[in-house]
Formats: sequence, C-alpha cells, structure tokens
Amino acid sequence: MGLKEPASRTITEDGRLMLARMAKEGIETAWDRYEAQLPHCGFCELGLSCRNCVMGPCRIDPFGEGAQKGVCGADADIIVARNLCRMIAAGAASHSDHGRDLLEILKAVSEGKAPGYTIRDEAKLRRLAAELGINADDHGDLLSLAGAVAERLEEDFGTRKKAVSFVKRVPEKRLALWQKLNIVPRGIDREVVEMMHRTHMGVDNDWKSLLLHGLRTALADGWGGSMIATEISDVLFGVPKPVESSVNLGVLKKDQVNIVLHGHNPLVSEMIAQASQDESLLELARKKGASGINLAGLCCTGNEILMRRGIPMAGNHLMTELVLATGAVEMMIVDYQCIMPALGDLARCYHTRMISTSEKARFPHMEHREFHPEGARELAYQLVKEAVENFPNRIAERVYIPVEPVKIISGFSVEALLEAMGNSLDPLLDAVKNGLIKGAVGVVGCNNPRIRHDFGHVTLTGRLIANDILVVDTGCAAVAHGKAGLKQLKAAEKAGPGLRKVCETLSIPPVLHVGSCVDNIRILVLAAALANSLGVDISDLPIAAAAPEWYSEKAVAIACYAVASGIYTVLGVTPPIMGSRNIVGLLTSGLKEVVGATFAVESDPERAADLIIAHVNSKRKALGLS
Ligand code: SF4
Ligand code: MSK
Repeated sequence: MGLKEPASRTITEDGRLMLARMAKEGIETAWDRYEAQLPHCGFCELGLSCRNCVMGPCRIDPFGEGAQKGVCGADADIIVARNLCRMIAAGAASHSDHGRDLLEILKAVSEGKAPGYTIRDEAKLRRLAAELGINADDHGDLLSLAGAVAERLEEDFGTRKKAVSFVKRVPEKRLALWQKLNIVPRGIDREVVEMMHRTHMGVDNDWKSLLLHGLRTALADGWGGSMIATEISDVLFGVPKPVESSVNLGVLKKDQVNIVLHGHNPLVSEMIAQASQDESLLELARKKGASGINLAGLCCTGNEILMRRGIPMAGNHLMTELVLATGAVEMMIVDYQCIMPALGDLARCYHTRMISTSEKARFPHMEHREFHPEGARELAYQLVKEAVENFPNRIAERVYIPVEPVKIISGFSVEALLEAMGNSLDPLLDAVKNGLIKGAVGVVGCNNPRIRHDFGHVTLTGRLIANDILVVDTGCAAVAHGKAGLKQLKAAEKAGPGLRKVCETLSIPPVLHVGSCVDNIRILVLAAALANSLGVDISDLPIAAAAPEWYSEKAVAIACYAVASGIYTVLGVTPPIMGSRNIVGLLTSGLKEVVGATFAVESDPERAADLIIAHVNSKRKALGLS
C-alpha cells in the first residue's frame, strides 16, 4: 500500500472516503505536506541542533566525526536537554495561559462585566473556595466568593507562593519526594520563565539539573495551570455528567446550518452554543431553507462542549481539514491551539466562513472577530446569524457527508464517576483488589501523520480493555475511541470478563471519556484520591498513561507531569532526545530511582500494550494483589 493510499493514512472510514475525494479534487492535506517534508533533518530529529543564539545555529555530529560541541561549548547532553525543556515550557505555558483566560472570565463574572456568563455550578465553586481556605461567610454573595476564588488562583501564576494551591491534593509521599528533589512547583509563570532563563546560553549547563526543572515546570502545568483550567471551566459551565452523543463526519447535517467549533477553550464555544438555541435565529435558519442550526466540535473545544452539553464531535486533529472538505460547513469558529494554519486557505475552496476569535491567535485567510467578556453574547449571536445567512451559499453538489455517526457516551468527570459508584471509591478499589479490573490507563493525546491515523489509539486501547484494564481518555484519543465504538455500553463485550462485569454493573463503557487535554488533570485527581485511600504513593498504583500518536509540545508537558507524579508513560512517537544517550537512559530507566516512574517509547501499539500490561501486573504484585 503506497503512502498516498487513504487506507495507509487512516484506519477510519470517514477519513478514508474523504481523503480519496480530496485527492481526486487535488486538495492538499497535512499528510501531503508531511510527505513533502521527508526526509526530516536528522540533527533535529535527534535533538542535536541548537539555535538558542546567533553564534550558531549549531549541530552535533551523532557519529562522532564532526563537531561535538556548539560554538559556546554546549555538548549533546546540554543541547538535547535544553531543547526538551523548552518544549515542556511551551506546553505548560499553553495549558496555563488557557487557565488564566478562564480566571479572567470568572473575575469578570464576579464584577458583573461578563453578562453572557454565569456560575453554572455553585456547589463546585463552594468546594473550591473551602479547599483554598476562603471563608464563604466573609463574602456576602456568590459573585463576591467567585471573585475571591479567582484572585486566589491568579496568585498561583506569580512568584509569591511557596507552592501552587492544588499541591495540597498531592499524596503525602509524593509531595515529600518532590520536596526532597526541590521540584515542588511554586508559581506557574515563574517555572516557565525560569525554564526559559535556564536554557539561555550560559545559564544552566547541567543536563540533570535542567531536566529536574523541566519536571517542575511540567508539574506547574499539571497541578497548576491545567488544573485551574478544568476546575474553573466546571464552575462556569458545569461539572460534566454522563451524556449521550455521536461522533465522526456524519454528525454534520445536510439539511441544517453547520457551525464547527475548534480549538481548546470553552469560553467562545459555550456562547455560540447558547446563541444557536435562540428562537429568532432558528426562525431565520428556516427562512433560509435549513431545518435547524447544528453545532459540531473538533479537537478539545469539541471535547469541552461534548462533555458538558453532549454536542456531537466531528473529528480529531487530523480530521480538521477533512471536515471542511465536506462542503457542508457554513462557519468554522476557532479559538486557539492545534488549529492548523492551513485551514483558512483550504476553506477558500468552499463557501465556509472561517472566524478566529482570540486576541492571541490569528490565522491566514480567517476573519478576526475578537471575543471579549463584555460583548461575548452579542458577538456569538451575530456570528451564528452570519453562519445562517451563509447557508444559501452552500453548493449542494459539492456536499459530501460520507458516513453515519457513531453513538458515544461522554461526560465522566471524577464527580460523575463517584456518583456512578454511590459517592465512594470503594467499588473501584474493590474491583481492583479482587482482580475484576487489573488496573487503569489514561490513553491520551493527539494524531500525528507519522502514525496511521487513530491506529495507535484504537489498537492499544482494544488490547488494554481485553485484558481487564479500564481505559480513561482525553483529547484526540477520545475521538478515535468514540469512532471505533469503544464508548458505547455494548463495547463491554470487547472487554475481558472482569472489566465487562464491572461495566455492566455500573452501566458504563470500558473506555471513559474524561475530557479535553487540560482535563488530563481529572486523571491526576482520581489517581491521587485512589493513592490516598490506600495510603500509598501514586507510583504504587497499577496505573499507566500512553500517548500513542502525540505531536504537540503540550503533550510533552503532560507526559512529564504524569511521570513526575509517578505514572509510567508510554509514548508512541519518539521525542527528539535520541542524540543524548545519557538523557535517554535517565528518562527510560534512571527516573525510576528518582520519581518512581519512567517513560517508554514504543511505536507499535501491540508492543506498547505488552509493556503496559506487564507494568500493571508488576504493580499489582508489589501491592500483594493476585
Ligand atoms: Fe550554538 Fe551554543 Fe548558541 Fe546553541 S547556544 S546556537 S550551541 S553557540
Ligand atoms: S487537541 S494537543 S491534537 S490531543 Fe487537545 Fe488533540 Fe493533541 Fe491538540
């Protein structure tokens, strides 16, 4: 099968059919651009090139024949460590800046300056306030309490504190370890800035010390910025509860105005969701010949509105171009992160209007309509109206929606899971102890044209559940699993006998959707709660994480905070570290002595499953479980 064959690029039916059509029409995709980049630069792939200053760029010869040091004297270890650490800093910054945006909205709500937004989950706000030591009695009303919570968490971004607030959730043994290693995250911005400082020429030139601060920076994301993003989203938009929905290109409707929401931050998409239910706009849609207004999500903005509102999901990262090629999208509205700059140009082949909304994120051939809290509701209304008005411009002969959607269940927040178990962790712990469930694994992360689209996720997860390992998922992995039918109750048939029994008893699928990329922290929260219940460290639990098709800097930060939190993590794509034997050795084995967990790199999902099953079994044995 040639590289250009759709079936060699994706395992999904909608992907294959759409790629075939795009190839016929001569429309370029990320796969074509990926192939045009081959062969990749070997120095960069190994992490051995440096352009941190203009005495360079420099590169180290991996064969030992050419230069072994950059102009400044940095060797392979220093260069690889600096490059990796800058990836962590960028990933942590992205999640955390998203968290900061939510805090700003919460603050604006508390001041009455964000009329479209409200506190959707008062109970969660009160729980958070209590956890942060804010006395609700000191605040006359809910809005004042919301303002106090926002201000307290805003402090986590600066440098005033010894530790970010949610470090209190970390199990005792883990926290003691971080204290010993001096990697407790202090302030979110502080760790990111310090990482950039350390990696400037002539600052930290000890690869081990650089990597330790890399872990601290990643922890500032996991237990800081991402945790804030999720918790405040829950306050503003509601804690997710199990909800039925559907997934794949088939969620687009031939007879309706289709608006696609893409990116990561739910601030814009929640407003659009409200506006799309406006009776006057629905009436306008009918006048224009459409039977309704249909919203669909992409990537993690899609995950946010799927988890909370059951809005269907059109696809994951590598499907974002293919959605436009249906010719059925009246408007795509984007916020930030994982939005390919190619999209605006591609949309020009169709009638689709492309709208960017964040002050921070602009794209070629997109119209910029900036969202601000005070006018968000009006702008959302206006955009939905313009999408409706664009419906008559659709060219019926070009519309191609090649498949029927697949049903899924989403919305498994930690709170929802606890509720399903009678507000106690005991049913889960008992199932693990008696071996019905062997362990749990977070299968998360992106798509990457280096890996056949969705193959890594679906193959790995299929093997895990068949071996009685519960899978929780986020991000683009969750979409892959949904399309493969693994998020339905009947998917329990694909699980091993123990997991199947648990799924049938609790009426849950064997693959639980816990949310978007920032929602990986729900996995941390659950793992910490399980460890606390058993009086052990997170690294003692029979759990693991995997990112079979990751591509982004955010995924590097996530993987690093998972490992630093004690979770063995298997990557399906090799990070650019192979140029340093020392660093490969530390990350894949030496870290076990340091933080009780390591990375593994395995591109074959079958072999990745073997590694994870062996890890889960070894942890069970160490806990004295059969
Ligand atoms: Fe070269 Fe050192 Fe400058 Fe990097 S920091 S480009 S290795 S001189
Ligand atoms: S959207 S970071 S491609 S999971 Fe969160 Fe998907 Fe990865 Fe973006």
